[in-house]
This record gives sequence, C-alpha cells and structure tokens, in this order.
Amino acid sequence: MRTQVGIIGAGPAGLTLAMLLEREGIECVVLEARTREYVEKRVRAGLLEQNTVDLMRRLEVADRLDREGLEHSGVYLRHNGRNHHIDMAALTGRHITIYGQQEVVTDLISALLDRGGDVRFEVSDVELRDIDSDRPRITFTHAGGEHELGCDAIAGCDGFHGVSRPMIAEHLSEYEYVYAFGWLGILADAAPATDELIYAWHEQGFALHSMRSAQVSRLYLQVPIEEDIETWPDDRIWGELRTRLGDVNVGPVLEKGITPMRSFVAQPMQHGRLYLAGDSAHIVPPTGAKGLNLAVNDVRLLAPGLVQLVRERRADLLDGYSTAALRRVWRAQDFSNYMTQLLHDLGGGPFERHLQLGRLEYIERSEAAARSLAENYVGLPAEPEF
Ligand code: FAS
Ligand code: PHB
Repeated sequence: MRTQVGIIGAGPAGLTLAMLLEREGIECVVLEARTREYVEKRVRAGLLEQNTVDLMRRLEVADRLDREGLEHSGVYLRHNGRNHHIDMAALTGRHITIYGQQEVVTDLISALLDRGGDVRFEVSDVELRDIDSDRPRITFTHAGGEHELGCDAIAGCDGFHGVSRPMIAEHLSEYEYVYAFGWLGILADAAPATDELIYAWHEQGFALHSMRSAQVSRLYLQVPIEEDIETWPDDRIWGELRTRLGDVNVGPVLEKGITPMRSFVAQPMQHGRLYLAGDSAHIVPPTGAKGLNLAVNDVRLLAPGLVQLVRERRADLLDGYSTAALRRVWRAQDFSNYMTQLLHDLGGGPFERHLQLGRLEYIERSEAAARSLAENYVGLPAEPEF
C-alpha cells in the first residue's frame, strides 16, 4: 500500500490532521488500534478553545457543534463558599464552548469518511520503519492480514501510550512532573446546577462543576493519587461534591473514573520523517482544559509543512514544526500548572493555602490578573500559519 501521509491514531490530533490534509488534496491513511465505537464513546475532554471551534468551522465539521455546543462567556472561581465570575468574553472578546471530545471525534470520523477518507480501525502490531529516510514505512496487521504502508511522512498521533514516541526516544529530551493527586470524574444524568463552569478551591480539596448538556453534568473531585474508585460509592461522591461546590443536582452516575495528573513534554516533536502531535508528545493536567486544544493546535501547524513536502518535495516548513508547536505547548504547560497550583490542596499546609487565597482575591480585584487568566484559558490567538 502507498499513501502520502501515514497517520497513527484516530483521536482529535490524527483526525483533525486527516481533515486538514484531505482539504488540500493530500492522500493519507489513518490507522487506529481501537474500534470506531470505542473511540466515539471514550469520555475525555469537554471544553473547546475559540481556536478549536474556529478550525472545526473552517473544516466544515461544526454543524452539530454549533447546534449542540454550549458557548460560555466565562467561568466561576469559588472559595470560602463564594463564586466569583470571570467574564472572559468581556476581557478577551473570545469564548469557550462546552462540547465533549467524543462528539468532536464522532463528527470528524463521519465527515472524513463522507469525504472518502481512509480510516482503518482495529489495526494491531503497528511498527514504524525507515523514518530516517525519505520513504518511511508503517507495517501493521488489519483484518487478519499483514500490511505495509509506504508514505512520504508519518504523523504519530497515537497518544501518550502509543508506539511513535518510543520509536525516537533516543533523540528526545523528556520532561515530567507528576502531581500527588488525581481527579475523580463522574458523568451524571443530572441537570447542571450552574450556567457556567465552577472551579472550586476548598480546604478539603479542589472540585470542578462542568457539564455536557442541559441534562448531563460532568463533575470532578481532587483525590489522593493512589485512591481506589471502589472506595467512592455514589453517595460519598455527591456528598463531597456538595461540600466543595455548594449546590449540585444529584442524578444517576453514568460513568466514573480516576485520572492521574501529570505534566509531560517530549522534545523535539520530530525526528526524520516522523512528526509527533498531541498526547504522543505532551500531557497537561486537565485543570487548564488544554489537552485536546493543544492536540488540535499541533496539527494545525503540522499540516502546511506536510502539504509543502508532498507538493514541492521541500521540508523547510516541517523543519520548523517542533519549535513552532512547542511555543504553545510550554505556554499551556505553564498555564495548566498555574491553575493546578492555584486551586488544589498541594499539601503545603496553612502558609500555602493563604498564598492561594491571596492569589484568588487578587484575581477578583485586579482586571489585569483576571485578563491574564482569561486570555490563557480561552486560548491565545492562533499563531499565523506559515
Ligand atoms: P488520543 O489519546 O485522544 O488519541 C490517540 C489515539 O491513538 C487513540 O484513539 C488510541 O487508541 C490510538 N492508538 C494508540 N496506540 C496506537 C497504536 N499503536 N496503533 C494505532 N492506534 C493507536 N483533556 C482536557 O482538555 N480535559 C479533560 O478533562 C481531559 N480528560 C482526560 C481524561 C483521560 C482519562 C485522558 C486519558 C485524557 C484526558 N484529557 C483531557 C486529555 C485528552 O483529551 C487528550 O489531550 C486528547 O485526547 C489528545 O488527543 P490525541 O493527541 O489525539 O490523543
Ligand atoms: C470537562 O468538562 O471535562 C472539563 C472542563 C474543564 C476542565 C477539565 C475538564 O478544565
């Protein structure tokens, strides 16, 4: 088999890249380990930056997003039982939109297949070969047969546990920071008790009130890193959410799980003809709602370079990909770390708690402080494409 760009992974990064390439008439094949149903049901991120929404509209895959997405002008920061609203739209002129990652993935797969895109689900034994040459190959098993895919370049969009990053590990510098806590998240059939997200600082730990629709709430609690979900029956979860968030509407819990919190960057995000994008290259704690948005920004920067390579056999754009992508990666790392340190119980005792409360009071009083938080949260304006 031969194509122009081989893409490993049908998550937000791989699918958005495939759509960007398809629009330019560049042939690509997406190889995905899981079933279509699994990736379309996987509950993860929920908040889209303005840049991500704008790009989905440009790709003409935003019809359902525009109908069902919840556009918000800001968020609430809560401490000492008081919610303080940060009007991000007033401060930045930009909005955020609540729309589940699984909906984004569903829309992208449907649009890609409708436009003749080639997505292979349930592939296995994926291996990358000759990535230091200008004719890299991917070998894999699919539908009971062994296959080889020749291409001009490979995009490693296969997430944190994928095969791409390990392939070039010897050429990478890796940076990691593991937090001593995680998030217990629930999806509940319960109308949100708030119009916009509430990020709550509380003596007992952080909590977040998010949502997926007017009928479905998405809520999170900070829990110790080794916490066993079995020790959290629903009534204990609801009780702790009420303690930290105040008013919550209780309903059937549709899903619950604990996500560890880490910051991770592998750089450079490329070697030879392999280009990493999304979680395969970086992980942020979800406090800044950056994970999905960073993945989309990576491929927005990667696509023009791949188009130039295929059309003009030149790689000067691609040679600058990692540097360009890492600028926003590290900005998002810093913001996600800032939001995490601001709102979570870091175990630093009373002095640290007073520092946090002082920062929260400052954000309430200072427009400059609020604007700085707001412009990072809604997403800095997208870097001009090359
Ligand atoms: P993804 O992990 O989404 O996609 C990678 C794809 O590659 C997967 O479909 C995988 O099956 C496939 N793959 C892996 N290995 C392969 C192989 N060898 N061959 C073929 N395919 C392979 N972000 C937020 O902003 N907010 C959140 O609340 C949030 N919650 C999260 C909760 C969890 C449990 C996790 C794991 C992540 C969460 N994230 C959150 C981050 C998440 O949204 C990611 O940033 C986002 O999925 C990144 O997209 P991709 O880079 O495309 O990676
Ligand atoms: C979510 O709705 O899943 C969500 C929202 C904001 C975050 C993290 C998760 O910071």
